[in-house]
Order: sequence, then structure tokens, then C-alpha cells
Amino acid sequence: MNKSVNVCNDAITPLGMDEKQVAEDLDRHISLTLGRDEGGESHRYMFHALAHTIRDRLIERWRATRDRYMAEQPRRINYLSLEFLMGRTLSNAVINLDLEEPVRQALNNYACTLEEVAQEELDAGLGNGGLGRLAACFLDSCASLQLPVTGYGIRYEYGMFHQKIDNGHQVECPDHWLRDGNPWEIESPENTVRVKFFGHADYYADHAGRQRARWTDTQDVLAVPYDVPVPGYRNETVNTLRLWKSEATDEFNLDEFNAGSYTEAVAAKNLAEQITMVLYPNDASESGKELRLRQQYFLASASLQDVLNRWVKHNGDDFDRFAEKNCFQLNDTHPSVAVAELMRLLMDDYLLGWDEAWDITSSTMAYTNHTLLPEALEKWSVALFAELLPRLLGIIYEINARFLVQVAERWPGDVARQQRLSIIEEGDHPQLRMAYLALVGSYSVNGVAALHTQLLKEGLFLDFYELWPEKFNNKTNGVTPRRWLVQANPGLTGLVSEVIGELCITDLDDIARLRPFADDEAFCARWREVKQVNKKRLVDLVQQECGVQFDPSMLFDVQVKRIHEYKRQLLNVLHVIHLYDRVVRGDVEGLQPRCVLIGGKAAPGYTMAKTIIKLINNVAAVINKDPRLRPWLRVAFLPNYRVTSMEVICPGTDLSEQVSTAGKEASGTGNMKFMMNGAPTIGTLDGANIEIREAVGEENFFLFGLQAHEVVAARQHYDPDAAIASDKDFSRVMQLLESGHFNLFEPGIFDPIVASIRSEHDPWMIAADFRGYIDTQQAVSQAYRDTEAWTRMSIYNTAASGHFSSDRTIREYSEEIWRL
Ligand code: 26Q
Repeated sequence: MNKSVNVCNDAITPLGMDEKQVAEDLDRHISLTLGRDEGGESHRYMFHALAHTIRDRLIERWRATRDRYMAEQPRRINYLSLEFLMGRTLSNAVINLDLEEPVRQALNNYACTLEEVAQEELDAGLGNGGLGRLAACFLDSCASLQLPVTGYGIRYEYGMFHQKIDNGHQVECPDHWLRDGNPWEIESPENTVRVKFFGHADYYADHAGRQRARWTDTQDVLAVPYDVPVPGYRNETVNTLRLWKSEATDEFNLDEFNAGSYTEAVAAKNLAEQITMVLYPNDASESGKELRLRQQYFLASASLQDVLNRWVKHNGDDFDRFAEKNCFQLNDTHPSVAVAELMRLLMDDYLLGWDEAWDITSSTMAYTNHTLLPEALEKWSVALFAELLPRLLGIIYEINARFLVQVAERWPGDVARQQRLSIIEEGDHPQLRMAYLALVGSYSVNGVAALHTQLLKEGLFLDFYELWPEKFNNKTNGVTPRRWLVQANPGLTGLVSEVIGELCITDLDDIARLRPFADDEAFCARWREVKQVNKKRLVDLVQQECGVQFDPSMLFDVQVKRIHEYKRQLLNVLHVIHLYDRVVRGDVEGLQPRCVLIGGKAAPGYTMAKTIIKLINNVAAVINKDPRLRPWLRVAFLPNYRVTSMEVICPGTDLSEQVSTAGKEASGTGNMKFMMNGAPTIGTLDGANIEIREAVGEENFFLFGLQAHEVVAARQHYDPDAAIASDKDFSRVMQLLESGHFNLFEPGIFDPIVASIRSEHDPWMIAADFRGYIDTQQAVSQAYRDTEAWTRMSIYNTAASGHFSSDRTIREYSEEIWRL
């Protein structure tokens, strides 16, 4: 480091945070950074100029934060995740830097609004859904709580696909989100590292006779870091999200080139660069894809090397205090090969012995599980591992052998248990169970909601729980109130602050002070006004994106999330068909007019999920074109549901649908965003719904359906045909479906859906919960018609949402897992 640069920098006056300075910088970036003439700039250029203006101010604080961490040497937490679903950055940065007023005024000079300019930004869609968005909310909370947490992820060239709807079918389009350049990233080539693939492991004895290993004849790929600033809420802290891009090494190309095979050299370059080309769009594990394993190892190795390089730079090769000063939080099993990779780096590169390396690894790794579906637990073929990561496989075998000795000591002679617990699943095609590697290698294992953690302990991970009960803990998810309240719902935030006096947004329990105002009639009226404004915003979105006219005087019933059978969008459709049937039969007594909105992406290879999307669209088409239905029911499928759409959706929603089969949804986080914005939930006792209901009170939650243990018991004698036959409403709904009423010119396309509902083996037990769901929806309708009571319920939901701030979650991680 050049000292004079530092000294010089300290002397620079910080950039102004007032309107005048912001406006000057905006002008300068338009003319000098972008090379545009002033006046009449397109919103696109205004976005880039404003982003640079904001970015300059982020960078100042970023460097100060780095200096502070350097001086204070706190324990550093590294959040390893294959997904960070960040969405847009501009408005979030403006809010967190407290620049809203100056920015608005500066933009005034160009006759445009912050909203118009913000619209230009493409979502950073580097994630599938809940797990990826949770990582993004956590980063915001960590920076807002001034915790030294760095996110490590992959800079996918193509993020989550763009969903189009063509004749009711999902069509996937590429998401080239970096096309116009990304003003929020800064490349850091000096921190490039090498990641090895293929080759073989050589074992040898060193001069002291110790057994050592070398990984040789490898094909290396470069990992180049791109850093993204993560600003805390008005606290001068800016943390880092470091995203890795893969690039070909130079000498590799040169070798090929010298051998005269120029084209092979270019092809090899492509292979290296493929690694970070595209996000896998499955939100449940897709088995066996080699490229996915390459991504996982690429992230794990690059991130660990980065942390070790920084350590060695400041501490030399003394690793005594490494575990005290570092922690790796594994976001599901996706980066879990990090357990073996840290062992490799410590032993092969830094020459530690096995026991020393294991002590460090098993006291720095912590694992978060996000799923209870056994089919979603990641496995990799041993054969694939042997070819791609031979040295890692050797280490995993050794970890497993030593682990099974422990199992044998604890349960002598229990061979069945040893097989059950083994990291290697034996058979014709042996597989590595990545969750088991994570469990064995971590000092902490957490679930993401109380029920989920309990079910992990009783079921999926029971054997491990018996072995190491102290490792297991719960961390109920949360969402950041900066994005999901302040940014998404300025109207509500303003109203709340006005009545309770400055809301403490980093300690959201404070919002409980809102509760008494539910008895204040004037306040309730204003609460409704805010909701109406938000509903109109949503009406515009639905009009634009779906061409369906919603009516803000009707109840807005919303289900947005990935399309999955266990999430039961089908149940929602069955209710819609039931309402359709009622109106057509003239049975409108006690009916509440509704607008039903459904949105979400299906994994491209998940045929049933795609058929469900088609059904929603076909049902919507029949209903929306029938004039008899217009006063009662309107239905829309929102294409390309993403973070940015949720920012408009959750403030404008009256009723939040969280209807998964009990025991299947680990937590859910959309449920929390709706609650925060004052929408009561209709839901099952699943995931975080249970805690939401406890927090808001059972009278403010619309509960239905079997409980998790009842689902298990009911499977024994599950008879959907009988349930349909004995229920007139259900029979009529099935009659409409089976007669082809919603697919008159597309015969048979919904047969798989009908068959799944009627199957005794339907794992999601749609038929078991139909009646309860319909009745509870009727209770919702009735409740909604009592405007005063409904308003109170809405206020109570917001007032009780403090517990579901990701700040609370991160405080728990910080105290109980990270021990900061
Ligand atoms: C794995 C291997 C290969 C390809 C893809 C995947 C893969 C990718 C993403 C597997 C799973 C995911 C995502 C899972 C997920 O989003 N889980 C959700 O996590 C949320 C945050 O904890 C919970 O709220 C949800 O309940 C849970 O479904």
C-alpha cells in the first residue's frame, strides 16, 4: 500500500450529501462519465448518472468500513451462497444513505422523478426464490447492524430466466442482465485466484516422513472477483458482496496455441467461462449436472482461498487464531464442498496436519438447511467427483472413515446405523450425500422456522441429532423492513411514523406501538386510504402486464411464489373454479367480489408445474371474458414474477395465500412481506405461518387444513375419490375440470392434474384440504365485508410483524452461531 495515497485521501473532503453537491455530481457524470450533452437525457442515462453519483458516496464509506474492520480485527463471517437475489439497488441505496430528498430535488432539474429513473434498472436476479432472497435480506441486515459479514457468490452472466406467457404457456427467455453494464460492481483483478479441476491426487511422504498429498495435472480456471457494495441503514457502514466470474488462464491457452491448435485453445477458454455463465433455474435440486458441481466447487474454492489469502497476508502461516476470527455460513448444501476444500487448502497448501485442519474446519463451518423434501437433498455421483475433484474425494473418504469410527463407538455393532449415517451412499452407483458432509463438518446446523427445525431433528436428521444434539438450533427467517416496508410502502411507513413518532426501523419490534391505533377511527380511515393507493398501483401493474382490469374496491387475493406442487397453487385454482361455479349457478348470497392474482416461475423441466401455469391462465381467460363474472371475480396470472414485482404487489394485497401441505414449506418469507404490509394470511400450520399466527393472534389469521403430523397419519387411508364424491362443491369443480370446460380446444391437456388430485398417492393431499380451504375462504369473504374489523386485522398484522424483520434473525445468528 502506498502511504502517500492514504494520507492524501484522508485529506479529501467527503462528498457532499446535500442537494447542491448531488446535483453537481449528477451533471458531471452525465457530461464526463457518460459523455452526454446536458438536457433532454433519456431515463436510461439518468439512471447511470445517478447510480454513479450514489456509487461515489458508497465507495467512500466502503473504504472507511474496510479500514475499521482492519483496525478492529473482529471475527469475520463469510456467507457462502450460490444465490443472491438482490433485485434493484438504486432506491435501496438512496434510502440507506439518506439521500432521498437531495436526489429528488436534483432530478427535478431534469424534469424526472426518482421512480422513473429507478424503473430503468434491471433486477439482479441471481437466485431462484426464497433462499436467494433471504441471502439478500441478510446482507442488508448485517450492514445495518454493522456486522463484519461478507457475501460470497457467483456473478452469473445470465440470471433467473425471464418468463413470458404465450397462449397460457410459460416460455423461458434469457436474462442478460449485464447488457447495459452494471454500475454497482467493481472488478478487483488483483484478488484473482486459481481453481483446480480434473488431474489426480499424488500421495507422498515429506522430509519428516509425514504423509502428504499434491493435486497435479489439473486444468485450472481463474476466479476474478467483482465487488458489490452493501450499505447499512444510515450508519456509514458499507459491507461487501464478492461475486466470482470464471475466466480462462493465459498459459493454458498459450500451451494449446503453441501446439498449433488455435481453435481448441479458444474452445478451452469457453469451457472455463461457462462455469459462471448461467444460474440453474431449479429451486429444488436437479440431480447430477456436472456444470452445477463445477459452480459449487468454483465458489467454495475461490472464496476460501480469498479468506485464507487475507489471513496469511496479516498473520503469516500461523493458524492458531484462525477459527476464532473466521466463520463460514453455508447457505444450504450448495457450497458444502467447502468443508473438504478448507481441509485441502490447510493441509496441501499450508501444510497443517489432519487434526489441526479438522479442528479449524469443524469450528468455522456452520450449515443452514432450507428444505424438508427428501428428494431435494443434494447427492453427487462418486464417479463424477473422482473425475472432476479427485483430491476432494480422497478427503471426503477420510472424513467419512473417521466419522464412522465415532458412530461405531457410540453405537457398537449397529451396522445399519453406520450405513444410514455414512456420507457415502453405497450401491451400484455410489453417491455423496452433501447434507451429511455439511452436518459432519459444521459446529452449527440450523433450520429456518421452529416447525422446520423440529422436523429436521425428528425426521430427516434424527440420527445426527441423537449424535450431536448441541449442534442443532433454529433461526426463524425474516425479511428486511428497509426494502419491504420503507421502500415498497412509503405511504404506510409515513403514516406509521406520523402516529407513533419516528419508527425504529432497525428494531422493528418497535412497530408494536401501532397496535392501539387500531381503535382510532380516523387512523383506520387513513390506513384504508393508503391501502387504496397501493391497490391502484397494483391495478396498473396487472393492467400493464396481464391486460386484466382489477377493481380496487374488490378483495385482492394474492399468491406469488415459485410454482410447485407442494405450494399448492392448485388448491387456489380449485377455489377460483368453485367461485366461478357459484356465480354461474346464481349462488351469490354472501359472496365477496374478488380479484385473484397468481404469479411465479416453474423450473423449465418441471412439467406438472408448467401445466399448472397453463391451467391458471386458461381458467383466467374463461372467467375474465364472461360478463356474468365481471362484478364478482377477476383472475390474472402475472408473468415474470420477481423481486421488483413483489415491491408493488405486497403493499396492494388484502389477503396473502400460504397454503402449502403442512410439513413441506421450510419457512416461507413472502408470508412475512405480506404481513408487514398489513395483509392477513390464509394458510396452513406450516413453516413460519405457525409463528406468524402466534404473533398476530389466531383471530387475525385464517387457518385451515391438516397439520404436519395429521398429513402423515392421513396418508394411510387417503381416498380423494370419496372426498370428491361426498362434497357437492368439490364434485362440481372436478366436473368442470374433467369435462374440459377450461380446455375446449386443447383436449386432454389437464388430465395429469386431474389424475394427481384423484391419486391416493398424491403427496400434497389437495383433496384432504379442499373443504377446509373453501370454508375458510368463505370466512375471509365475510370478514372482509366488515370493513372496520378488517382494517383492525390489517393493522394488527403490521403491528405484530416486528419479529419477522431479518434484523431479529441476524441478531440471533450473530449471538448464537457467529458469536460476534
Ligand atoms: C440444487 C442443485 C441443483 C440445482 C438447483 C438446486 C437448488 C437451488 C435452489 C435447490 C434449492 C434451491 C432453493 C431452495 C429454496 O429457496 N428454499 C426456500 O428457502 C427459503 C429461505 O429459507 C424458505 O423460506 C422456503 O420455505 C424454502 O422453500
